[in-house]
This record gives sequence, structure tokens and C-alpha cells, in this order.
Amino acid sequence: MTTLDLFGSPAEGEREWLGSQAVVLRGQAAPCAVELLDAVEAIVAQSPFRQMVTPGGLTIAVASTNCGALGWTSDRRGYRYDGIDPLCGRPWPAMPGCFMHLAQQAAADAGFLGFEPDACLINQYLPGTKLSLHQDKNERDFNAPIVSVSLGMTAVFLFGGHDRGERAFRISLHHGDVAVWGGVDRLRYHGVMALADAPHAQLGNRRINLTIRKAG
Ligand code: MD3
Ligand code: FE
Repeated sequence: MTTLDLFGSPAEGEREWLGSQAVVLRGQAAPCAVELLDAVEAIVAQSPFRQMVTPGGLTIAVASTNCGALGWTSDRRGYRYDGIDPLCGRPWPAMPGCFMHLAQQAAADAGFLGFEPDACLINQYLPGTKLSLHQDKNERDFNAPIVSVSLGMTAVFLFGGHDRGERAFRISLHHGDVAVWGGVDRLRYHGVMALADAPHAQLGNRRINLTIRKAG
């Protein structure tokens, strides 16, 4: 049986397989959370969080920025990866060493050796923010996994199938959890339910999610 504490969070160190090649590594980022958040603060000072616009003209609820050689952006012209932050006209801030180390360790733990990420999308959620079901398919190489790091407020993550209509599983992602998915699970539909207003002790009314990817 899964060990639960008084708040219903699984114990640190547990591994929960969502698919044959998708796993949540509970609390794996907890020891380096302060280092990760300090690095996010430095990135945001160069390339601030901003709400992007979809090709259809809708404003995305989640506020985003990036680090690494490539960054994910969206505007009226489409979704794409770009080496330049369109907001400030300069390259995205470099990928911090702690992002790299954590992502490569987590990928290896999940069975993906030789992960060489070149992009990290940093998403900020506030209470009420949700992310609709979607696939991550703007990357060039679907053989590389994606590593996700959850910081701050808890989110209910939706883990669906390969068709939008398939029933999605719900799983809570807590501060410090790391998810890795690749292989047969790489193109699953996924999303995040509207966040509850339940402030986190360190981060307050925010959830920050890092998705570390090989985009190019
Ligand atoms: C997908 N972010 O930025 S990552 C995104 O939690 C994005 O903020 C979400 O989707 C977030 O594109 C989800 C977590 C995650 C975990 C396991 C998965 C995504 C997954 C397994 C399969 C597919
Ligand atoms: Fe996604």
C-alpha cells in the first residue's frame, strides 16, 4: 500500500508508474528546491514570465518563460521553439547546472540514458489557472523523454491516452515531485486542473513547473 502522510502526500522516494515509460519520482527535487527557485528568480530577471497568445488569438492562462538554447513560444504565427526571447530580443538565459543535473539523473532513473536537454519551459500557475489537455509535439525528436519538476502549490495532473477523447487519470503533483515520460508514453494527452487556492509554505499562491526537454 502507498504510504500517505496526514496531508495525503505520498512519501519521498516513492516511484509511481503512470505508464510503462512514465513515472513520478516523489520528492526527487526536494533537496535542491531552493537552488532551483533561486535559478528561476535569476532567469525571470532576464526573461520575465509572460502570458503567450495562441495562433487562434487566445491568451494562455499559464505565464511562461524559458531557459536553455531553445525556448517554447506561441503567438499568432504558431507554436515553435526559438533561440531568442521575443519579449527582450536576446537569447534565453542559459540552462542552470542544477536543472541539467536533476533532469539527467531523473531521466536515468526512469530508464532514459544519455538525455541531453537543450530547452526548459518554465510555467507559473496561480489559483484558478488550468492547462487544457494537449500533447507536447513541437520537439524535433520524440525519442527523447521530458522531465517535469513541480514546485510550490499542489496541482491535480491529468494523464490521458493517445486520443483526446480517452479517459484521463488524475494524480496530484506536489512540491518536489519529478515526472519523467518518454517512449510509448511520450505523446499522451495531458493537462492540469484549475489550481485550488491552497498556498504553499515557501512559494505562497504559486505553482512553478519546469519541463526540461530536448527540443532541437
Ligand atoms: C505528459 N506542463 O508545460 S508536466 C507543459 O504540470 C505541461 O505544468 C504540465 O504539460 C505541468 O507542456 C504537465 C507533467 C507531466 C507528467 C507526466 C506526463 C506530463 C506528462 C506523462 C505523459 C505525458
Ligand atoms: Fe505538456
